[in-house]
Amino acid sequence: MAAKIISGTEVARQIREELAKEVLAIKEKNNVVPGLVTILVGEDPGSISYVTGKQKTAKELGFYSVQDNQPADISEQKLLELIDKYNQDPKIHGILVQLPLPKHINETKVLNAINPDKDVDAFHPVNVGRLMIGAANYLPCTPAGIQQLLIRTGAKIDGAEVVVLGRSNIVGKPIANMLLQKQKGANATVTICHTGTKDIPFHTRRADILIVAAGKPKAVTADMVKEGAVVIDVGVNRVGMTKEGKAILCGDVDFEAVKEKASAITPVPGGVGPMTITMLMMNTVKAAKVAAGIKD
Ligand code: L34
Repeated sequence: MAAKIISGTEVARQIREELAKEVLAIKEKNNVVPGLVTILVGEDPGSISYVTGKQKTAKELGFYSVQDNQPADISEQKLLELIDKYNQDPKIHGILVQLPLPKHINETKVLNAINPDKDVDAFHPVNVGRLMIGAANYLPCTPAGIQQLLIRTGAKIDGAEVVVLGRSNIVGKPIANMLLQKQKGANATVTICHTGTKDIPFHTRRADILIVAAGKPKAVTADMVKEGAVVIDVGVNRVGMTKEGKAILCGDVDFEAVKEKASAITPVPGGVGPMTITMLMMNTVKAAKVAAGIKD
């Protein structure tokens, strides 16, 4: 039987509707407007597209939003000073530095410079550590989006065998940590596979929930997936251009073949991507509320 297609676009729309109400309420009651700055260094086409999506959504939700574009050759020192400026700015509640950064800039140093209270990406070591002990203030956006997709489409997470393909700091490690917590929407048995794993298909075939963030087009084929599994495809690979100059996207999963075997699957585009953007908005609203001392 063909799988149910999990629409990230649709789930993201629902969450944004809830958020829009909340933004309106804190504006009226508390005179607080969530403020988000997205810093883009250089001109990577993917990064431009994602940051544009973030700014567009922030504006739609009525945020105070700032797009800060910097040249690819900006010095590390200049970038650190810029972050400090936004750390001091009371109108800004969330600071996001889009990754990847150019090679001459130390990514860790930059992420460490963001005030953890304004770290709406949850990449600062303080927030990473809090996540690991099950006491997160902010959840990283892509993993939070994946968890929401699983919860809101009714996947059984508690007790499930979850296999994560990929061990990045942005997706693989945090989603694995989140799903193994003894908490609601979690409590799974989690395996992480990576380039050092001996027999990847052995693991993926055991997965009730398979989360793929390998960064390789069609890395997961139908023979690697268990009948009835829930498959979340985090990959966004730009594999070509249409005649009109639009990027052709493809995930890390062979969608056409795997959808015949899975019980549910996310498409690319329209799966995890829109959720990433929406969870950033959720974190920014939270940051604004915390800064203003507003309790839920
Ligand atoms: N600091 N860097 C920082 N935070 C992040 O959360 C990200 N990420 C990843 C890359 N670097 C980052 C993103 O924003 C990946 N990512 C991201 C965000 C949005 C989308 C994809 C990746 C997205 O909207 N994808 C659309 C297609 C967009 C297009 O056409 O280019 C989709 O439907 O999948």
